[in-house]
Amino acid sequence: MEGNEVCIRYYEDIPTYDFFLQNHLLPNIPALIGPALTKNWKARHEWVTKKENSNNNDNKNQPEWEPRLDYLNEQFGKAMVNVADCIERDFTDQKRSDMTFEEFIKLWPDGRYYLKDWHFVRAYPEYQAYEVPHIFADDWMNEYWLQENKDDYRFVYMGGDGTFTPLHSDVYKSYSWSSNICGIKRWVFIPPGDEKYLKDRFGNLVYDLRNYDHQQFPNVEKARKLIYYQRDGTTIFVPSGWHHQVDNIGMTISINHNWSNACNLGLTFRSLTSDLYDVERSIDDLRQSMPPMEFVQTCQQLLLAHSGWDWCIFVKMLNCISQRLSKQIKSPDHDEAEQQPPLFSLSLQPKVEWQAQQILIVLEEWKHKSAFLNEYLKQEGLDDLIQNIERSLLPLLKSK
Ligand SMILES: O=C(O)CCC(=O)C(=O)O
Ligand SMILES: [Fe+2]
Repeated sequence: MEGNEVCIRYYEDIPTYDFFLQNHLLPNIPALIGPALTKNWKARHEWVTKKENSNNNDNKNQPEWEPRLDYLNEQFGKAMVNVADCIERDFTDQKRSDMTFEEFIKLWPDGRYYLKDWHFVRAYPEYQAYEVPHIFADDWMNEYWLQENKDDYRFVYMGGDGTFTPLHSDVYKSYSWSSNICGIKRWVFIPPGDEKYLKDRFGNLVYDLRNYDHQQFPNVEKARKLIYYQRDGTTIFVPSGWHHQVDNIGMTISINHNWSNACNLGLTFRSLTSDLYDVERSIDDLRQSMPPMEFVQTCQQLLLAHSGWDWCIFVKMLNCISQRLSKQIKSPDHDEAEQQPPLFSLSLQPKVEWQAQQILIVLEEWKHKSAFLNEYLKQEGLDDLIQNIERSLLPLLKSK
């Protein structure tokens, strides 16, 4: 515990879904869950070994487990991975390079290199290193992207002692969950709203909270900070839009997903509209020189490049979820879990009617925001999608 820390709630016993929904997903509050949640994972049994002396090691500042380098190398050595150099900054990120996992393993103990964003399940679909915990399984982003067979937000991270992830908030203001297989992570969380204290007068964000120019960032001390040490085996829930920095202690392996659902839909939607606004402002001088629809199209292309999604992707995701919700309510037991892969066991989610309402609220807000939306979607051949969503969801509201 340090400085102006506010406590993060810790659950030794696994919370029920309903409890987690009411106390963490809806109010958007961080949580830490004890090792019981991950105790049956293959990754926790096969990937790590207990450190010598860890039983009589009273030093709680050191990890209890360490990676089994030979096993990992034998299983995954040939995979290509993306590695960040933690002492070379590249604008708001660290300098990245691609290498084989075998090459990374040799660098790992140095404490300078950090393997990030490894789409592990995509690379090894049969291996089943872990199961998505039930409290995080209602996940629209991965459901949509996997159905489209395009991408996913399911990652493995491996870093040496002293490696870190600079201050940031997650893509699309998604939630994230992160389970430590070994090592300790020191998390600094900034509650939403306080990130304004972490910016300079040009809007640039502090890169490393442990080491920054106090003249350039004079207000950092004013920000509330929640600091937590996440130990081997435990899982942290990172709420939507909370900035955070992560510093690794010891050799760490973690598994994390970015995800979203009806509970943070409003936040993800507002993040998309604010990114779009930034893009529009950045090319405002071109607005007069092109027809309005060409301007809209250019902004969408830039939005896709800058934020990883655009209006079309957002509408397609909502349509995919709406179709599933509609089918779900038509089936007598409200549960299609048996027809879905285990990742998307659908029994644990908010009431379908409430989810439908959240989507419709966002669509309504959106229609009022942009007169060009329908025209743009028509141009992209997607004009019937919004009607389709409304057709599927409105009867759900009436069914209650
Ligand atoms: O573990 C890390 O280094 C970063 C993880 C992170 O930023 C997240 O889970 O959102
Ligand atoms: Fe993050």
